Amino acid sequence: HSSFNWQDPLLIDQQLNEEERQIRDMAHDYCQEQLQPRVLQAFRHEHFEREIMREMGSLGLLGACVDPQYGGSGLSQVGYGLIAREVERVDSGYRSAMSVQSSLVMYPIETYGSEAQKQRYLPKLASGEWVGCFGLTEPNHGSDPGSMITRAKKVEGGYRLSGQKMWITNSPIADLAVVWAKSDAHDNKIRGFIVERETEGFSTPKIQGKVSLRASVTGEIVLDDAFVPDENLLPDASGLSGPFGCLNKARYGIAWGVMGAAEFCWHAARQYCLDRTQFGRPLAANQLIQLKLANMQTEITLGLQAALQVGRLLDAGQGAPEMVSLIKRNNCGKALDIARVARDMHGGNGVSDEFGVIRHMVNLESVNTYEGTHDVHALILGRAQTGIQAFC
Ligand code: TGC
Ligand code: FAD
Repeated sequence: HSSFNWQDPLLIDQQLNEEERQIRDMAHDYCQEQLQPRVLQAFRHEHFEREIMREMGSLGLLGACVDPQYGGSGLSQVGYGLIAREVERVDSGYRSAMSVQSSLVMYPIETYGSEAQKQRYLPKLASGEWVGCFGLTEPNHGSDPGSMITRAKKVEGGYRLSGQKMWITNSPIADLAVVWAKSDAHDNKIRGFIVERETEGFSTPKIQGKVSLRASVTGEIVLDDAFVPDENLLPDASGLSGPFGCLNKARYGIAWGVMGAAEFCWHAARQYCLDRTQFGRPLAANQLIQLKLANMQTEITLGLQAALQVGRLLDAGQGAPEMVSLIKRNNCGKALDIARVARDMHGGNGVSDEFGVIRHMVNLESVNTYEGTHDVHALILGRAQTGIQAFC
């Protein structure tokens, strides 16, 4: 019989093609060599290094699925997922910066944008020369974005946007924002607008004091009668399906990403328990410890396998949003549990940022909340199987 690989129990590696393995290995090397050494200071001092976006851009990690004619890498959904896993193995904050740029900014411009918009913005976003952000959530409308109050008022030559967006990844450093607002010229339907940094009445105050995702910068978007020209309306998105189409992509990437964070925590806990001796033998010699390691291994293996299957279905044009809800919810919840247990297994050292596990643990609290909370995805799955809408 074949030998058992404890790190890859169901041989997921064998299920990837050559191109996918190459992308994974390239992303892995960059993340371990360039990002891992910087993350402790970035998290400790709540500092996002702008340069990281240019580095990722130069390696083709931004806009992984975007058409190469616009500067993207033209990869499959599986390729994108593998990148997210490697980036988040280092830190969920770095993966946030990457996935907002790719799934929430480049994807809508490519999918809903005009030819002129694609040519103007996508190459700059792909190279990391420009950073984008995505404004959907408002201070009083998070899980229920359909109730947003941000408005676009039609005026000569464009629109005037007013309102406030909250908890926006990358906003303080963004060169442009994809903002969702209800437009009076379109029956009050939700429409997407590309708002450039120089726009008068557009500001992005930084949110201070996050205990989670400290290596990622988060802010507000304040729109005070900000003028956006007609040509910056996304022509092909109308209604909530516009922003949700982007969320489907980002949530899928997150399902892969959080498994990378969980793998870091699992491997760290295993090594720590092999190295540390209590009661005259390694911690790893205890049944309670081995049970925890077996649980981590099992959940990560199943979570990765599920993410791979959804990626294959998306690539074959057979993906449904509910599949993405299932893996986003499961993988975030399991990763958070794994990080908490790994933190516990490190004892007192587990609360030090030097060991990384508590950083992943507090990061995953955000990831379990954003892009649809754990419970909101349960309600999406509940609705899909009962036909009953339980949100309100
Ligand atoms: P509902 O009645 O369900 O749908 C309204 C319209 O939207 C369409 N739709 C979708 N289209 C594409 N993909 C999906 N997943 C879709 N879900 C719904 C639907 O067909 C309908 O279209 P139409 O044409 O008939 O009008 O809408 P609802 O208001 O009842 O929604 C309920 C709910 C809870 C499912 C939804 O609002 C929800 O998912 N809430 C969570 C909000 C959320 O995820 N926010 C994320 C903000 S962005 C973010 O967090 C980025 S963090 C990134 C990072 O740093 O990595
Ligand atoms: P609420 O919707 O107020 O939810 C609070 C609690 O109530 C949750 O537990 C929720 O599950 C529960 N709840 C809500 N409704 C129901 C219901 N009907 N039934 C049962 N329980 C319910 N948004 C963006 O637009 N762009 C971004 O780039 C972005 N980045 C983010 C970065 C960070 C670090 C964070 C923390 C958030 C970010 N968000 C972003 C916002 C994020 O998407 C929202 O925080 C999330 O959708 C939840 O909304 P809320 O915070 O308003 O919580």
